[in-house]
Amino acid sequence: MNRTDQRLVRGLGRFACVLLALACVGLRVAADEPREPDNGRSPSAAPPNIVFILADDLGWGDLGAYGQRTLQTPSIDRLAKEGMRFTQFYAGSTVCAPSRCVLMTGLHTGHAFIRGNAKDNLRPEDVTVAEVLRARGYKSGLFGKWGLGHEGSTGLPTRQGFDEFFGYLDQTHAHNYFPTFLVRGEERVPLPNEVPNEGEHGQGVARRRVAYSHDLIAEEALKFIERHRDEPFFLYLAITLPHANNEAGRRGMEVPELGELEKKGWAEAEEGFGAMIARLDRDVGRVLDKLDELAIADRTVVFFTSDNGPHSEGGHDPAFFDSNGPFRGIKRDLLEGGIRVPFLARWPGVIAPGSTSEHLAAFEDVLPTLGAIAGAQASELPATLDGISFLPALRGDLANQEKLPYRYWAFYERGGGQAIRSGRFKAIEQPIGSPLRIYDLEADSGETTDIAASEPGFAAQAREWMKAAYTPSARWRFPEARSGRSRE
Ligand SMILES: [Ca+2]
Ligand SMILES: [Ca+2]
Repeated sequence: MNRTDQRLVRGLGRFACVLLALACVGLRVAADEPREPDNGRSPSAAPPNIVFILADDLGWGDLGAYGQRTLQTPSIDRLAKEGMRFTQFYAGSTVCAPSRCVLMTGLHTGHAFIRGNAKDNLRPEDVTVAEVLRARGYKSGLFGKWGLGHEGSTGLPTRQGFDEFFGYLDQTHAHNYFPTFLVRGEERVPLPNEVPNEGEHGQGVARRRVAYSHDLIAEEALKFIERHRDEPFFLYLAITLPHANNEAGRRGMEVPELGELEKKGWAEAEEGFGAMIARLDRDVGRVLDKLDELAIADRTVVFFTSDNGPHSEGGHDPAFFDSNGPFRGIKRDLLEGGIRVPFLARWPGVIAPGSTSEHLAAFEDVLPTLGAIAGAQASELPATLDGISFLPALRGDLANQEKLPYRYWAFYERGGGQAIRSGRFKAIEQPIGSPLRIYDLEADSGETTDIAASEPGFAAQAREWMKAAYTPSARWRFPEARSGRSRE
């Protein structure tokens, strides 16, 4: 199916939804029933607050709600108990910046402006979810790691729809948990840490370790919630845990203290990793407690996910806690372990507590979904989007949930790669130029058995989709394949 066909299918889907909606309105009018308030609130009520928590390099298997047995994540698991746990949710990419660009702009890595970790800046014309929500009257704050715009550029969060920002603009800066500065708005805020031979973006390894960046970011996020408790707000809490400080070699799992884990006798990096997960969970708990304390939890949707699969950096072994769970692969792989991520959503009164959704969704769906939650009409969203709203799935209304024929990822680092997910099948070409591998994820979620030979039809279809989904970019090129075949 080409792009035109996809649009047609989507258009027909929308037409069917409109017909269904009209029929429902007709039934309501005919029955002369009072109009049901949307989402259980009165139609005039303000849209709900949105808290979107993004962990960094957290694997599917790192959370209790997804099968972790050694490490405890009671607060994040609370979101699963009180909300919905998605089992087929995908990150935008297998590394940070492109995944975050997909998350912010609703375009997958065949179309997004930023498709790799090379330093780049969003342009004014790139429309972010914060810009969509601002137009709906939201106050937006980003706390944590941005990665989509550097100092002085058009890509700054404050120039891309966020009213407030505190954290790291640059991704290598964000490696350093004890930096000499963070950025508030567009200004550097000095911190009392000392970093010898500090890199130009603030990266490095601290000698004097006083202020832990994550703790400062978490505090600022809590204050943002307090300040905006009475208006609809969008909190994008882009936590840097449990990413490694890659400049610190095998001592990269930087934490202020190990706490109880010091007695475990694990390798230093694993104790650090465990302490990072504990801190991440503690602060998700503090956010949830703050919403309770302010009595706004009932009108706040909370999402929790990760930007890509688990890493093997900073001395951490992703097999130690089985961070990729039942999947194969880690960060930088297009195998499931690199891109399938935990995704939890809580919305009291709308999302059924303790529910599970097998709806297949991905980061490009977040912009249209948050737009729909905020009440934005299609005309208020960017004209070109690769994602679709999964609001019906959140409501448990799969009958009205639109589905796309396939999902697509392109990866431009190392040998490059592409992947397609459609129904039960997955197709992977990584590195670029290698034979297409096909996996049946229903029978083989660990992607152990390549069935390309017995699925020539799907292989041909996947090739067609890969061509249709990929738009050449001067900035992001696939490496020259060994066969000499070039995609540009
Ligand atoms: Ca990441
Ligand atoms: Ca913009």
